[in-house]
Amino acid sequence: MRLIRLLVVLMLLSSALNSTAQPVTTSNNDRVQWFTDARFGMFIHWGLYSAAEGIWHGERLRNGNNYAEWIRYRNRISREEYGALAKRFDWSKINPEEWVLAAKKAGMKYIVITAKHHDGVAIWNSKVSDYNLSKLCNTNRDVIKELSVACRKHGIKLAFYYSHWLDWEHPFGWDHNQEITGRVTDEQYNQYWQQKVLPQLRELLTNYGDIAMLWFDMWVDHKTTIVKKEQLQQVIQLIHELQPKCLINSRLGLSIDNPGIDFETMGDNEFGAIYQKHPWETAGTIAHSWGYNALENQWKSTSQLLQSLIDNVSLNGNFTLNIGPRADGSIPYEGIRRLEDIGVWLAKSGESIYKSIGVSLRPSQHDWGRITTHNTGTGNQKIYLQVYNWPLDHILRVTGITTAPQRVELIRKSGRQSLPFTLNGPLLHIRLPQEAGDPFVSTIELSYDAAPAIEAKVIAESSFGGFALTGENITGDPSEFELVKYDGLRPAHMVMNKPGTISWRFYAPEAGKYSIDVSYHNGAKEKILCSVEMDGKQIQQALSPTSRVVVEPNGQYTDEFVNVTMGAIEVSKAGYYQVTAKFDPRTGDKFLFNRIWLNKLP
Ligand code: FHN
Repeated sequence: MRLIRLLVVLMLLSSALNSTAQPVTTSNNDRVQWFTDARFGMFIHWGLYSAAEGIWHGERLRNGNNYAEWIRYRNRISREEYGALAKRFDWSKINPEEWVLAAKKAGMKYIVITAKHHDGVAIWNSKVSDYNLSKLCNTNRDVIKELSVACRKHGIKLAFYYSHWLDWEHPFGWDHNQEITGRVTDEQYNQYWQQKVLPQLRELLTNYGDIAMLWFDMWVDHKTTIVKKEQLQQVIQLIHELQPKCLINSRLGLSIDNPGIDFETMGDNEFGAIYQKHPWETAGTIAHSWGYNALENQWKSTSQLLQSLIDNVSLNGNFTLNIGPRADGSIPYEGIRRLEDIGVWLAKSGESIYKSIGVSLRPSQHDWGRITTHNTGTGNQKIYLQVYNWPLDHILRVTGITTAPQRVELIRKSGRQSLPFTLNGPLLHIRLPQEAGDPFVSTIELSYDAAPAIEAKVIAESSFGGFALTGENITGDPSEFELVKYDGLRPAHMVMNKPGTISWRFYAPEAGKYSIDVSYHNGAKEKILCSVEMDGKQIQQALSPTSRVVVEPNGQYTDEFVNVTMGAIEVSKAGYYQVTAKFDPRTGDKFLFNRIWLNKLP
């Protein structure tokens, strides 16, 4: 098995060097392979807070995040009153197997459940503290036991969320307010650690069979709060001693570079922007709150959730999607609908997600969606075009793969539909049928008998044709000028506050004239000269100062960006060209370059 994996990694590395499509798996940590293969898991926030449903004495959550599981802290609820929420649990209905079945049907491969959240209440029958769900509810049921049995039965990996840093129940646990009160000393906090954290983790790792991972939740650096590195190391040591295969996430409070941390957990609902070599995930909500909130009204669409999953996979990441069941165990209808829809999609297109990764093109190369890939293990390679937006002109434009596929097939529920295509240099045009392959995301499979060649730097063709040359897709040193992303007011741009030249790699699909427009903001008092050169020909334009633009009435103004048609440059044949743009602002001038738009004239 190890040998096969080694061979696969070597093949992938060699394909990377040859600039072919790179499904580069990157971890040399075998234990984490199942996790990166799985790509999609379920998070479950369920505890006493589920019974409060985000409302306390007629009032919604106070101060900020509106996470229902924070209600004890936010609404300053006493330990006794909070404990009395146990009366609302309906054990005749609670059935953890239903959660497992919902996960399985959704195509998820693992479950992470909040064994203990910040409220400090163990949801299993912990011997360490009587303030646990089984005792408070006066039941002999142990949800964690039942869940572990169901997970094993249905082939789902089980993981525990354990709130180590925060514990609002233990007298020496931490809550944020102690930043003001200074109530707990280091010694006391260590008592909490030794008497509750480590013994409870021991229970979780001893009594419930194989645990796939422990998911911790400290989202600040441990040095900025009460937790000591030695305490974190005790946790790692305990886990490795009791369950050597159990993974540990970075929110233990240590970064991914530390030995003992297997994968990185990004910020909540923070999806990938760049390719990461190490294993990573986003934990995200299906609506807003993690725990069940009766006032929830921010359910995300199925398309949005699928796109989050695909975006992450294309950047080597996982998606761990949260649901918050009620105190009777039921999953809200809105959640069930989305999980089922995702499950139907994965049953059809799962091959493009599990064991998959991105190709070595720019992360947001195409404006119609994303690309994933995986090696079939026999040298064959599949590339999956995940089409979020079905082009109105029924041509899907894919840029950067220069090998012709053997087959192009649209994956439909009813089967596969072969699609005609043309390849011109790095520009692949696929002729699409009228109707999209799927109401959420359509998947088109490209088959190759070996890793196809990739032209990673070439400018992508936009939907409907045309090429946007921006600060993000230049070929030269990207650090010479500051790149500013769309900030809600101004478009993405490059700050060119000194004279400079930038260039791009462009593939002209045919001979002829290409029009050249430049979009910019010139905050200087003088005109700024812009020269664009391609195929040894040059055009020039003095770019006039621009002004401000009103965003909203009565005072919200921002920099105006204008679009100027400079002219056209003719090329004698189809092929690769370097396009160079030179600007001559005086040092200190405010010249913001947005893009050049290149388009073939009829
Ligand atoms: O405060 C928690 C929150 O309640 C929830 O558990 C999420 C899950 O990632 N983690 C914390 C915030 O980052």
